[in-house]
Amino acid sequence: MKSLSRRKLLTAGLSVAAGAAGLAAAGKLARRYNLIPPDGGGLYGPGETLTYAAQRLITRHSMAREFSKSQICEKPFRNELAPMPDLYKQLQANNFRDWKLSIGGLVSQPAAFSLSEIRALGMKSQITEIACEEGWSYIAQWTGTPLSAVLNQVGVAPQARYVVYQSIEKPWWESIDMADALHPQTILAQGMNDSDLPAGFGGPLRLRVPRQLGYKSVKFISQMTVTDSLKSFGKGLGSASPEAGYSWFAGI
Ligand SMILES: Nc1nc2c(c(=O)[nH]1)N[C@H]1C(S)=C(S)[C@@H](COP(=O)(O)O)O[C@H]1N2
Ligand SMILES: [Mo]
Repeated sequence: MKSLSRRKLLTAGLSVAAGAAGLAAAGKLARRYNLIPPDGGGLYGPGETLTYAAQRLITRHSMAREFSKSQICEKPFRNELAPMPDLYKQLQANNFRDWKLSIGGLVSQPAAFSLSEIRALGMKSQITEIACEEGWSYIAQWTGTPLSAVLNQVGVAPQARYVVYQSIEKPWWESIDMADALHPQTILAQGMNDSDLPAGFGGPLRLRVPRQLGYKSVKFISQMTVTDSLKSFGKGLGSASPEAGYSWFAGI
């Protein structure tokens, strides 16, 4: 109860501040509660901060909508892919038996997991919608291991704030905050619609982040870093998307 009313108060405070005294005041409040997104500077910064802070305060624990089997799209649209790097083709030729997901950074035991080691940590399925910022979307079933299970294996340090994840396909990389990283619907997917995740959809390993737009669901995940700051990654804006003009936080 106490934290709920505090959250309400904070949210009210944020919107009042935004309305009455402008975005700068909202930013001040957000900063105080550590709710500045990594791309919160610059021209659109105050807007990004308000969106992220408000969503984190109001919908932190909410779930993405799940659908029934009959709603699965028969012909899911997939994004055009550039030719895959040679390393990917080599791993594919051996049925991805040597695929590794390495996790380092602010963890007590950095590790590299094979696909079967990840599967052994538990699997679950979800039927959710993936939505591209360009306007199209589709519903599919994804099966995989909650990212939280893998993070528990390596032991996340208490000061951790973000998980950065990299594709074997450059230059795709993204990051999410711990609220999304530990969210029960954030999964390392290895299956789609009851078969192996097809290569075109990110096989053998894709991070599904169903509470954010499609570009956060990066395909071909091979590396993760747990961190308390995103400043030293890329241009310091949190991920590849703000570098290309999109929001780091793409909550839906
Ligand atoms: N490695 C990699 N991941 C990626 C992309 C990509 O081109 N390469 N496209 C992103 C974008 S912009 C979207 S909308 C979704 C599209 O997912 P789909 O191909 O399953 O429709 O994947 C995201 N993940
Ligand atoms: Mo997209």
